[in-house]
Amino acid sequence: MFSLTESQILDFQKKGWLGPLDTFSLVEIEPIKEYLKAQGQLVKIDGKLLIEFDNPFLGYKTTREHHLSCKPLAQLLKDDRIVGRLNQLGEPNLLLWRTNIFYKLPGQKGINWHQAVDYYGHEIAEEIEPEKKTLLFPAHENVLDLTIWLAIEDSTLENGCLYFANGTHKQKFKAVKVPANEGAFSALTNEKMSWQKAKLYSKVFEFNETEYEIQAVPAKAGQIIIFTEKVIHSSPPNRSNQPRVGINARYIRPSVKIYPHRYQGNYIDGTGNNIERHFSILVSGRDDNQINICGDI
Ligand SMILES: O=C(O)CCC(=O)C(=O)O
Repeated sequence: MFSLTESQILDFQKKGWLGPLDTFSLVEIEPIKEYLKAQGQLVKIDGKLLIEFDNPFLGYKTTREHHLSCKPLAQLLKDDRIVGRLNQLGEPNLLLWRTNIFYKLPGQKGINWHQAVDYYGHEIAEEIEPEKKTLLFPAHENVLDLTIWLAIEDSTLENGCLYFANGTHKQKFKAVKVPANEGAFSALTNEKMSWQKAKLYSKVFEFNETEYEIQAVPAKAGQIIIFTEKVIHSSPPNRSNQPRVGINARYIRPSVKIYPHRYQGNYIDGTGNNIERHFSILVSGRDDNQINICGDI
């Protein structure tokens, strides 16, 4: 039941995403809901209501890497119901390196069209020195960073589920630099949140949605959506009176160097997060490269 069928794999290759896929029960999701409730605090910044999360492992507020603080979350993200399917999509050796909470409050605006790969300092319109990149992909390998988006609450058309532009994973879209408060994510996070103080600018993408087939992908709590690093996606405002909650997790090959700048003693990443304590988790196969700091919780 948890393996992908041939036609699902073909669909993924054609569209750049797949889902929603039944994966976890509500009972398995419950500890994560409790964790989010315990760590989340509403804040008002420039008149805008936002939610911040304490990350006890990292020791500061961020939406990122809560799998390093929340064992039940790490356990789900290492589970074969996710990892086995990612393996079927072509990669036996995988490191879980990043998670991010996407908690869209009632009334909160949406996230604009974007391509995830552009946020790692790779093939990026803005100039970035190799040692400041988030990920350094080996030149001889195709870029791969598979994402799963796990619905923690039901994600619906009304509360702002994910939308995908089918087939856009086959090309790179140009990113254009804009002031931080106009970036693709500016409605959900805020450049003035504690971990983003240094952020002066952000980006939007030169992408015309009328040129592609657009598909909305509602997901029930416990279901996942899998997508590639390049497929263009977005999510509209939350027009309901309940939060729309999802957590994404990203998986790469062990041959990709994660936060190369940490090896020069620079622990602040491109979004202002201190990554000194960050480590990745080998979730399947082998790590023959041993170039990243890995561990387990
Ligand atoms: O949750 C959302 O609305 C956006 C998620 C997203 O952009 C991502 O997972 O890359």
